[in-house]
Formats: sequence, structure tokens, C-alpha cells
Amino acid sequence: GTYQDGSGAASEVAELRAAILDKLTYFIGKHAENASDRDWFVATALAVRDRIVDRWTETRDRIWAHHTKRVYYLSLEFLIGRLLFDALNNLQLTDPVRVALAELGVDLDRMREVEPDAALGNGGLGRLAACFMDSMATLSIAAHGYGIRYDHGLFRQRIKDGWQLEYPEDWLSFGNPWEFPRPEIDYSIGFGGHVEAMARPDGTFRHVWHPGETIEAVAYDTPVPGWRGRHVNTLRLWSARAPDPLRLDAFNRGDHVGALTAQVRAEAISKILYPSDATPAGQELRLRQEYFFVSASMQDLIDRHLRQHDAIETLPERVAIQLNDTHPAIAIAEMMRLLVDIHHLEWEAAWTITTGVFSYTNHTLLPEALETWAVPLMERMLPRHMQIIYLINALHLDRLRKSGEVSDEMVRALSLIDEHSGRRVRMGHLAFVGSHKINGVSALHTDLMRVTVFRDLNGAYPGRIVNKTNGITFRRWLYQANPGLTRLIQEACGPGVVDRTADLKALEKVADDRAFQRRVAAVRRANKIHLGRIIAEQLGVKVDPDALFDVQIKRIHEYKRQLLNILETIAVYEEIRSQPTRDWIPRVKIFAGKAAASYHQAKLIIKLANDVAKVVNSDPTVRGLLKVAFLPNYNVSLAEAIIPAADVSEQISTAGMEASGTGNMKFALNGALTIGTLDGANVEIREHVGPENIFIFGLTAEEVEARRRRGIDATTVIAASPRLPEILDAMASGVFSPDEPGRYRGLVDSLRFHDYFMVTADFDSYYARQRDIYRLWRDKEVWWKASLLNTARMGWFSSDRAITEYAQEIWRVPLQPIG
Ligand code: DL6
Repeated sequence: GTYQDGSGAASEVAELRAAILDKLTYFIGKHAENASDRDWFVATALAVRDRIVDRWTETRDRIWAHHTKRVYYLSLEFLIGRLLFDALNNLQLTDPVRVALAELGVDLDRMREVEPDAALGNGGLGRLAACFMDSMATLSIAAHGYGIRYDHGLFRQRIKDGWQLEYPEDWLSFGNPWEFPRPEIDYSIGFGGHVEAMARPDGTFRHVWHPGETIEAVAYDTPVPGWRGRHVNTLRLWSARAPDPLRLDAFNRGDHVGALTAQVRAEAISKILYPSDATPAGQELRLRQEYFFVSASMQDLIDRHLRQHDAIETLPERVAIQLNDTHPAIAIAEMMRLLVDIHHLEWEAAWTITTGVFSYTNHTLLPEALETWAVPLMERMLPRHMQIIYLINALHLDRLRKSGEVSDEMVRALSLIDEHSGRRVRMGHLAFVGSHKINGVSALHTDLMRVTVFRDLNGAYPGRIVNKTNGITFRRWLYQANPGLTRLIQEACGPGVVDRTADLKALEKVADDRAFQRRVAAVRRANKIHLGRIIAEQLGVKVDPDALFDVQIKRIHEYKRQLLNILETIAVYEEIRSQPTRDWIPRVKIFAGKAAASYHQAKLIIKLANDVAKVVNSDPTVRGLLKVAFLPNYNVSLAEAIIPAADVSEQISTAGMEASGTGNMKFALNGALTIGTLDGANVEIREHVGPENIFIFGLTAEEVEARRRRGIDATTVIAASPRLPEILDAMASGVFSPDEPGRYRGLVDSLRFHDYFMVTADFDSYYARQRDIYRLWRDKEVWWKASLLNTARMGWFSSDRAITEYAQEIWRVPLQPIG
């Protein structure tokens, strides 16, 4: 059996089998004999979807009848991954569907592989939104996710000769069985044009925006069932359409392409996800995307409110809107425009409503990722919104001036308009001023927010900043991804642990039970064999399941310091070569992750990982004691295969730079031991699992700051290190790039002379911690105890806990706990 209790009564299986066959016949139009895996997948998804729909309509009726306060989660990214097992598990249908398909001669696990990943996000921010959708449904919160239905999600990564190549992703090419197109739900979105000021008899003005261009936003709904199918929410994604499908006059004149240009321009808005993880794309189209989905969502939620309640004034009692980062921050101005220009409220009343409904989550302190938009661009694209932003700013600064002494310098810092290099609108400031709560995503990150980006705003609006440490959904990241471990956990903690993550604590009692440890080790070994097959298929590299699997999977970014990990790999390689007969612990270094297409240094780091892999994996003196694998096209599904197979989790960002991390939580929950800096949520993970069960190293955020102030030339640091000079010389002289000896000279020079990310400063302590890991690995009893204690103590990092905090402290909406 599995961790589910719906064990699959015969009648249930028969019903499901009939439903799947029915979909295959009447929806797909095929016989079982000539159906492909993809046909079976679609038929199964549709049969399961039917079960979800009943609960979906029930949920809607219940919310409607009780006038439940609603949450709207606005996010430019939802990194969902595959949905079949989410649906099956949350509806307790995995076993009966498995049996029903087996009776039809179909293997559920093979079929699972054909579902494309919905990769509508870059990384942590988008995946957090997906975990939060699962938790909001699980806790019966009346929530909608609002975003964009990108035709093409995050690019597909291929590695050719060690270099990253980007290809368009095509998740919709075979249709999407989970979504419901709602062509009848569409809103007009304006761009450009001018604003007319019309004097009222009392001398005030009414503003009418006459957009120069209009685009339609069409809704596509995906139901999101919570745990045990109690409650089903909606993810509503908007797709762009031109008001007219083509210009018939031009077409008839023979201008077949020109007839379509307006349509192409309109539809470009939802064509593709911008691959900009931590740098603003800086392009007009990106701003068009942001306003497009925000305006559709604001119109939609106001419509829904007015269908149910007669007064717009009650919005804050009925609605909470969460801005996932600043990407949807223009919603503040759009809400004001709708309330003042369309619903004719007074400015003050509108502002009270706006600040009453909005709250904003900040996900990064990296200066290059703090969104700003050039004023001339805003004036051209959103002229009315620019006026509104100016007025918000004037009133905000007036209020501060009245409340006390503010220097010119403070005004410059507090203003929504940055005047440093041309005039730019600071979207973070707009989101801050227009929200009643602003949150960071880990304790450390929130503390740093208060003293860095939002220092002055925090002084002006004390108490607005709160912390909400991120969480992950255990349903996907433990129960689905690691059914073997889940069964053992249920055995030790009781079957109800899947409802009450606090029950994980009971694992502590068996943490040093040798027999139990061995069974946990056997599960890990099976997961490693499974991952080993993927590595062999993808890379032709054979790995030993008894080797230590040391994993770093995440976006490639200098601050995440994949480079630090590679340097340590080189150190180990050199040691094995110089003392080949010592009793080395076999180790596999696993990397995966995408680099932004325009981020050259990150792409060079990918090339380096692959170059090092090539040299190490083929060196006969190494004899397989060290293997390096860079797996291409990292995505949610690959993460689900890698994380349960990891022994060591690399969370080694420069302290102060990783806002939280959520991968760190997924690994620790699955029993990998973390090597990491005191950064983001690592700090809280250490508090929970205990300092003896995590390997912390390196400079603290404060020390990083202090060192940077002293300068980032690393010449003396390197000279003082017992290993760095040799490693860097090897890299710089072309040991890993014999075809182009100078390839890494620039990279090495930047480490030597501008080591902003403190790779060299942290290297020796990182190296020493890795040796501690080796020592522990030799003592399996202590190792597995530490591993089990990690799993036992990670319950707090559930996204159910995070969402409970948002619901109680920010949104003030009711929820129904599970368990
Ligand atoms: O909060 C989710 C996630 C954090 O866990 C990561 O630490 C953080 O880097 C990420 N932030 C972004 C911000 N990008 N932009 N803009 O992706 O958020």
C-alpha cells in the first residue's frame, strides 16, 4: 500500500476504468489498441478532472453562500510542474487509478512521464507561488491565483560541448487537459493614448483615459484541489487577444502579413515568460505583461465583488490581494484608477480601500533586481497611471513632511521617483506605500530589509514590515516525490502524519534505531539508483549508488556560488591524483540549473562545471572515486527525482544574498544533510534541526559587509590559503580547457581581484566543513541519525504553516486547519 487510505475498492477501480476508457473513446477518439501514452495521459487526466469539478463547484457555492473573504495571489510566475500526481494524491486516487490503468495494460508511472512540466516561472519565486496555491486550497482559504498563461514557459536548456543553449519551451503543443478556457470572460486592457481632464461644476476634475490601443485578456481556469479534495480553488491565467482577429481590408488588398500585425503585437504579451530571474528585463514588453495581467485581475475581482455585494466600499472586508514581488505592483495605481475614475470614489476613500486590500512580498535585496521603470516609458504606455503615481507620491511625501523634520536626502530616499539616473518609478516603493503589510521571506532577509532597501520607509511607516518565512508543500516534496520514505515515516509516526506535520517529531524516537536506519538507507539507495539511471541516460556517466551524492540544484548565479562548489571539486580531484591509494570516499557531485540567457558569467560557470566533469570523469587515476554530473534542463520534475536521492544539500550562497531559499527545505525534509552559510532560511533550519545536524561555514552577512567595505581584492586571502593558489593556477592555465587554455583566465582574475561574492574568503572554511561531512559519512549510525533528525524537525517549514501565518496576520481570512 501507499501512504493513502483510499486503498481502491473494486467498484471505485471499475468506475475509474470506465471513465478513462470513455474519455479515450469520446474525447480523444481512439481505441485502446492504438492509444499512445500521451492519449492515456489525457484520458486519465480528464477522468480525474471530472472528480475535481464536482468539488470545485461545491467550493464555489459554499464561498458564495458564506460571503467568505477572498484572497487574490497575484504572481507573474507559477512554477507548477506536472499536475497528474498532485490531483491523484490530493484526491486519494493514486492506487485505484494505478489498478484501473494496469487492468487496461497501462503503467501509471510510465504515463506520468509524458505530462509536460508547466514551467511558468524562473525559480524559487514561481515555485513558492505554486506551493502556496496548494496550501491555500488545503486550508480551505477562498483564494484565486492570477497570472499569465504563457504560450511558452521557461526556455528548455540543452548543453552542447558544455555550453548552455536555449530553446523555446512548448508545453501547450499537445493541449492542456487541466485547464478550462473561458472565452466569455474577457476584459479590455488599454495602453497608451491620452488623458482628458474634465472640469466638474465644483471646480474639481474628472479624468478620462482614452487609450490608444486596446487588447483583450481572456481567462483560462485551472482547478487547484487541496489535500483530500475538501476544497478546490482556481488558478486563473490570462491570455492576450487582439480585439479583431485580422484586418480584413488589408488582407483583401493582398497584404496577408500586414493584416495580422495588430494581432501579433497583442498576442506577444502572453507569448513567453521573461527569463529574468534576478535582473529586470528592462523591456517594454515586460511592462506590458505586468499591466495586462494586473488590469484584467483587478477588473475581474471588482466585478466579482459587485456581483455579490452592492458597495465597493466593503472591498477591504471581503478581499485581500497579495503582490508576489513588485511585478504586479502597478495594481496599486490600477486599483486607484478603477475606484476614482470608473467607480467615482473620492481619492481619500479610494486610498483607504487600496491600502486596506494590498500587501506585498519582497523576494530579493539584489539592487539589480529591484524593479524601476523609466518615467517617459510610463507616461507613454500608462499616462493615467503615471498621474496617479505622482499624486500618491506627493501625498505620501506631504504626510511625512507634516509629521516631522525630513531632510532633502530623506525625501530623495522616500520618494517613489528615483532621480539618480534619469527619472524612474521605484516599484518597490509604490508597493510599500500602497500596502498595509510588507513581508520578507526569512527572518534574516526581513531584518536586512528593515536596514537596507526599505530603511527609510520602515522609519516612516513603522510596523508595516513583517516576516513570513517561506515554506514548501510536503504533499509534492515528500509524499509524492519520496513515497518510500513516506511509508517509513507513517510507520514510525502514525498514518496521520500526512495531516499533521508536527507528528514528524515522533521520528526522533527511532532516529538511532539501527534497524529503522537501515530501512531508511535502503530507500535512499533505491532513490539513488533511480537518479543514477537518469544520469546514465542523459550524460552517459555511470554513478555508484553507494557513493555520497552531493547536490547543488538551483538557478546559476554568482551569489549562489556554484563556483565555490566547483573549486572544492577541483581540490578533491587534485588530491586523489596526488595520493591515489588513500581510502577516498566515493563521491558524486551533481549540478543542475539554468542561467539567464544574457548572463555571461553564469553561462561560463556552466561550461566550467561541464569541463571539470569531462576531465574528472575520464581520468583513469580517479577510478570513479569522484564523478561530476551536470544534468541539463533543470525543472520541477527533475528536482522531484534528485532531491530524494541526495545525501548532501549545497546551500552555499554569500551570506546576506539569498532571501530565503526553498530548495534547502526540500532537501532537509527528505533527510539530506545541509552544508550551508548563515543565509536566508538556513539560519532557521539550523535552529530547528540543531547545529550538530547541519554543516554551517563561512562569513556572516555582517562580516561580508565589513569585508566588502575594506575592499574585494583577494590576493592576500588566496596567498594565505593552503589550496587556492594551486586550484586557481590549474584553472587559469587551461587544465580544464586544453582546447582553449585561456577560457577561465578572466574568471580567475575576477576571483583574484574583485571577489564580490567572497568565494575565496569562504573557501577554506567550506573545504574544512566538507571534510567533516566525509568523517560523518564513515560513521553510518551517526549519519542516519542526523538525517532522520533533519526530517523529524522540518515540520515547521510546511507551506501550510506559512500560509496560516499570512491568513491570520496579513489577510485576516478564515481557514480550516487539516488534521
Ligand atoms: O521567496 C522565494 C524565493 C527565495 O526562496 C529565494 O531566496 C529568492 O532568491 C527568490 N527571489 C527571486 C527574486 N527575483 N526577482 N525579482 O526570485 O525568491
